[in-house]
Amino acid sequence: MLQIDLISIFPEYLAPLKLSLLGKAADKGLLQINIHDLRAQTTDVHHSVDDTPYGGGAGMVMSAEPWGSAIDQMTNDQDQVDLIILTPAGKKFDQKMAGEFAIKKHLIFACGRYEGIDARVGEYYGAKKNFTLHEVSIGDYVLGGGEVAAMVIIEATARLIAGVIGNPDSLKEESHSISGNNQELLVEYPNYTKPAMWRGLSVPEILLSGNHGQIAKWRKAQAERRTQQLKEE
Ligand code: JB8
Repeated sequence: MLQIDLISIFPEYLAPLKLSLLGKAADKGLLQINIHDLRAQTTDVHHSVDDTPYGGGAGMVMSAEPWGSAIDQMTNDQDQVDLIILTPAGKKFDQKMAGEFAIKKHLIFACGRYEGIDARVGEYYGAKKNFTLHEVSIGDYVLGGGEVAAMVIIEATARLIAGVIGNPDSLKEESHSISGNNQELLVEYPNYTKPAMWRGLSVPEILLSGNHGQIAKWRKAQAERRTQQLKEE
C-alpha cells in the first residue's frame, strides 16, 4: 500500500485527487492519499508561512519551520520516506521516474508557492538517513506553485500500481510503447472506433479486414512513422 501525503497552503486545490480513478484506488486499499494544510502548522496570530528573502530581491520565501513540523508530524524514524519537493529547478519528471515512485511505500509532496521554500528544508531532509529527497519539475515552464505538478506526478504514478487501472491490458499494451532502455515514450498508432464513416472520413480499410497479422504490421509502421515525424519537429 502506497501512502501519499501532500502539504500545501491551498489544500482545496488538490481536491481532484479524491475523485474517480484515484478515489476508487483508495477505496480498494491500493493507495492512501492525505492532504494537509501547511497553515495548520503555524503558531503566530497571522498564520504566516512566508517571509522576505535574505539577501534581498523580489517576492517572498516560504519559511522552513512550518514545513519541518508538518513533515515531522507525518513520519517517524523507522519510516522510509521519499520527499518530493516541486521546483522549476528540479529534475524533469518522466515515465521512468513514475515507475520508480510507484514501488515506494511513502511519498510526501511539498507543494510550495511564492518564490519557493527555504532551501534548508531540502538540505535537512536530504541528509536524514530514512529520507530520500527528490527535487522535481514537470517541464520547462513556471507554474504558480507545486500543486498542479504534484497532481500530474501522482496521476502518472498511481496508474502504474497493480489494480489501479481497471483493464490491465491497457498497461501491457502501453509497455510496448515505452522503449526498454530509457523508458522514452514511443508514439502510438492512431485509434478508430465506430462509425466506420464519420463526416466523410473513413477508417483505414486494413482495420476492417480481420487480418490480425496485417493489422499489427500496419500499426507498427504507423507508430514508427509518427515517432519519426515527432523527432523532425
Ligand atoms: C512556487 O513550475 B513549477 C513550480 C513553480 C513554483 C513552485 C513549485 C513548482 C513554487 N512556484 O515546477
